[in-house]
Amino acid sequence: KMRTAVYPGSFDPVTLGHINIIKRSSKMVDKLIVGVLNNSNKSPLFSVEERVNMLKEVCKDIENVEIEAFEGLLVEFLKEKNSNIIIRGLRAISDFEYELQIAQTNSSLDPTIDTIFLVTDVEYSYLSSSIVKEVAQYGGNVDQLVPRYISGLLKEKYNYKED
Ligand code: COD
Repeated sequence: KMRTAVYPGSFDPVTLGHINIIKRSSKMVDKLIVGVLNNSNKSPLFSVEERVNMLKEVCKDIENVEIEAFEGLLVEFLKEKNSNIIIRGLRAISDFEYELQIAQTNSSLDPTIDTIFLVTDVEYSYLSSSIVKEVAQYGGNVDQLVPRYISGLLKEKYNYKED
């Protein structure tokens, strides 16, 4: 039986922390679908098309990973993709409450779905998309936090020059 998992998120933008989770979880399944949330209530820095393209670029060497946008309920997206595994990353105890709430909501909506948590590698434990945006916005160097390609796009977005 083919095992497909979904790693959902906003990925605004994708960070080295996300990529670490993608690499590790893709080895556990036959296919990993990275689900990029298209949420009209949030106002992301990057559009859903931009976020999908960024992920495609940085994951192009991982062969069993697919990138797709989704909207509406995550459990519906899983059903569509014939998957019942959700992958999430845990950084610190502060992630736990929110993650538990999402996982329990999703299994109450569809009891066949399980959420698997991967614990972040320590080097990425402080890393988040918000921190990356905060640093990039003020012209700070984010090369240790995101792939080169993404830091280039952040520079374009915030329109500042490299010195
Ligand atoms: N190291 C390891 N893991 C990390 C790191 C890091 N440095 N940074 C982030 N992560 C993990 C996060 O813990 C998370 O598991 C994942 O990567 C993605 O992170 P984000 O911030 O991009 O994603 P979120 O939290 O915005 O995603 C929220 C969802 C899209 C999952 C959620 O909003 C959703 O499912 N929405 C659809 C509507 C729905 O079904 N709602 C009901 C369930 S809440």
